[in-house]
Amino acid sequence: MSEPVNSSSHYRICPLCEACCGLEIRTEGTRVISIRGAEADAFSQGYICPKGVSLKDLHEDPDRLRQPLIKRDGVFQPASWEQAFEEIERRLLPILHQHGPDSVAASLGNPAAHKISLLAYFPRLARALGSRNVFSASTLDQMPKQLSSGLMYGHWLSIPVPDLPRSDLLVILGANPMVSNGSLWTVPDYRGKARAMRERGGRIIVIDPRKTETAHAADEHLPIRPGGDVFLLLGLLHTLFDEALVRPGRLAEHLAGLDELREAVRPYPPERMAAGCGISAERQRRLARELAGTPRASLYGRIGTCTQRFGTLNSWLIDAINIVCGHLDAEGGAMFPKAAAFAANTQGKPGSGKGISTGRRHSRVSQAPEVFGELPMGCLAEEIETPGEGQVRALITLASNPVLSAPDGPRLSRALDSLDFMLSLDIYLNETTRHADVILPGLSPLEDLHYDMAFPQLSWRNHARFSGPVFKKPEDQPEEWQTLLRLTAMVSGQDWRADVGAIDDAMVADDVRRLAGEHAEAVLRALAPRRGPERLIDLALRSGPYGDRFGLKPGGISLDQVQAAPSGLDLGELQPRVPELLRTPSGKIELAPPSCLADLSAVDAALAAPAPRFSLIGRRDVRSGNSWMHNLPLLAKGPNRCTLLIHPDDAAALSLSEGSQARLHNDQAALTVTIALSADMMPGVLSLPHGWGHDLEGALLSIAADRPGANVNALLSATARDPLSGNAVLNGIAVQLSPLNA
Ligand SMILES: Nc1nc2c(c(=O)[nH]1)N[C@H]1C(S)=C(S)[C@@H](COP(=O)(O)OP(=O)(O)OC[C@H]3O[C@@H](n4cnc5c(=O)[nH]c(N)nc54)[C@H](O)[C@@H]3O)O[C@H]1N2
Ligand SMILES: Nc1nc2c(c(=O)[nH]1)N[C@H]1C(S)=C(S)[C@@H](COP(=O)(O)OP(=O)(O)OC[C@H]3O[C@@H](n4cnc5c(=O)[nH]c(N)nc54)[C@H](O)[C@@H]3O)O[C@H]1N2
Ligand code: SF4
Ligand SMILES: [Mo]
Repeated sequence: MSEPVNSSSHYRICPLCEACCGLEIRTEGTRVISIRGAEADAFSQGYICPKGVSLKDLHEDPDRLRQPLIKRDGVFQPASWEQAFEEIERRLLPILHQHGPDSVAASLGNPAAHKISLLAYFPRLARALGSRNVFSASTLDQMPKQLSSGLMYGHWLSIPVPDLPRSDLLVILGANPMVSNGSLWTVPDYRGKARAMRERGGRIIVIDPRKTETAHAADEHLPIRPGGDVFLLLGLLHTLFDEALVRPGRLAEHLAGLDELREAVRPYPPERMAAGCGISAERQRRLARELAGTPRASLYGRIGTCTQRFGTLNSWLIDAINIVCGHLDAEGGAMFPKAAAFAANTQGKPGSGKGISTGRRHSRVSQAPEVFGELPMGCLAEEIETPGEGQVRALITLASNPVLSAPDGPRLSRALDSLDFMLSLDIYLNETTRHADVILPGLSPLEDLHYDMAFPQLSWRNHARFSGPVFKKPEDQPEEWQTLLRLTAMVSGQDWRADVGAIDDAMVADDVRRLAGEHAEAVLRALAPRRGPERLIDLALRSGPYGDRFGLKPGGISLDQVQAAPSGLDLGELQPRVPELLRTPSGKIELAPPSCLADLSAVDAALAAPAPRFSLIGRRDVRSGNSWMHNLPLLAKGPNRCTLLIHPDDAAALSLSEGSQARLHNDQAALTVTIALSADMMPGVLSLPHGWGHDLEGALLSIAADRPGANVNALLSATARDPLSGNAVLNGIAVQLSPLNA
């Protein structure tokens, strides 16, 4: 095919999921001509999925907001940035002054993890606000894993990932990387890597209530009862001790609590656990032997294991199994990446540290403990609804759509209507932002620079990559970090009209003085003339583990070098990091955290609980990204994706057939759903994806509204949580199903 003349080629890291693929984007003038995987990318090597291609649709979407909106008499009106900030000042500041910091809540959504503008600058706003009421998608997702990692290794983001290229056995529990493209495991082209591993004799076992795409591409699928993971994991660990298979190897001298762990799992033989997880005792024992007997192996668990009542126990037990088998921190096992920038586990004194603490504050209404600086998303509605000292009266959402993504969205939606003021930083007028009084839009991803702060800490291979804007941003539209700095200035009583560069300079100078002491001025000079996120990236890279230390480490890297490598820098395969990575006070890996041991007492009662007739789980789709990509033509086309999967035998028993409508209900809500038969489903288990329900009045999503789907989260309770991490229970929900009009 001939390329248009004048077209130019740009490198851009995709911000749409954790795989962080490098893309090659061809443009002509202001038009996108093509989007492909960047073959030369040091990390993703040409991989792309349909969502990456849809960045063109996102950039061009007429519904995407490009101007602030202010709601007057219930109707949104376009406004200038100045007017919008004035409105925020007029409405938000009196609430803050009269009712105090806790009266203003913040809700941070998934895209914030992919945008340095939001991730690096939100903490400034949060500090200036000083509210305990900070909520995020983390408690709808991975908080259990962050908590167990913090407890065991001393930092919230010390999370091991499978070293697939060198592995001979991978056991996947509650994850579907063929579709999700990996999570807490940045692994572009999982499919290709898994195929290569199996071609050289490796094996993959998938444990999931549904025979997923990942299970179809594996050697074996073991169906598990939703919520049954804790029983399986206890059964496995019991077996490892019982059959004398415990061989932690090199890690032995770095472990604390091995004896306590052995005692803790003694009451849980697989024979007792089989009914709870639906996997026979014999298969559990064999799986334990396979894991222990394969030198290069790992057990990887993801969102299916986190979004449960025992999310933290699952996350802890998964790592404990890897450790006692000698697979943690070992080649081909579960290894810790070493990010070039922003990783707390590369900062401070190696080998020990302060560890983590939780519960420094509690939520006002249900007394849920703070975890990693935030409260459970499930508490947001009650904090708005319940009158009294400390009641939430204003909310700031940042790239967050909890009306669709959080449990009991309809209740949250009503609560949002009762707020005195709501501000949304978002790129759409959608199910959540329609409740706002002011909406401030962010840039199109193609107008923004990109550096991943979080995902190199979770990557299959170490690397550093940067991409600049593909298009110039509109002249008068601020970048989101600038918007956040103005808000920060405003709530801290400074002049928000001041030059935003000067606000940034002052805050960075403070940071650098704290960090570099007497060398601060020299460091600041070395960082000049960069400002904004680029300055933060340069600072983090140069003071990071591969950095030039501002000249102290010749050959070390800086942002200049990363930018000069158009496809990124490869920093090599994962290397063992224990004990250097540990930040626990003991300097050991804590195998038996007291809070986990204490929560075991709830396992026995759960084991005795009867299974519901139908148990509901979720799923993801390649052409969908949580709640907000259903407005993009490329992704929206094709078959209806919001269907209820059911095993054919279950459907037959209820006289339901392919394509028929049914009523899915429980005490809280009832939904009308379209039936899709699937022999991949475990009998008794139903699957409905999340992020749908685009039929709410007042949203501006013309394509999504055509095929709205149903909001599964209407059936989920805001109070069902893992008590340790505050994470929501999103899977294994008891529901009933009946033919429509029956
Ligand atoms: N295409 C696409 N990609 C995405 C997203 C998207 O919406 N669409 N979302 C992104 C986000 S925000 C995240 S967090 C990641 C998540 O990435 P993954 O963790 O890979 O998420 P899922 O694909 O939902 O896979 C979870 C699996 O857990 C299974 N499961 C449900 N309940 C249980 C249970 O009780 N036990 C076990 N063992 N398994 C269970 C489900 O059947 C499902 O197959 O994906 C990201 N990538
Ligand atoms: N039942 C059930 N519920 C779930 C899940 C599940 O598996 N089952 N998964 C959970 C998980 S893992 C997650 S992460 C959450 C995700 O839920 P949320 O955190 O709410 O994230 P999204 O649904 O991705 O919505 C993102 C919002 O950000 C906006 N946005 C997109 N890009 C930008 C940008 O560049 N700037 C700004 N300012 N805004 C932007 C979008 O318009 C949208 O409003 O959902 C959770 N909910
Ligand atoms: S897998 Fe798709 S959505 Fe995820 S980063 Fe790659 S191209 Fe983007
Ligand atoms: Mo997520």
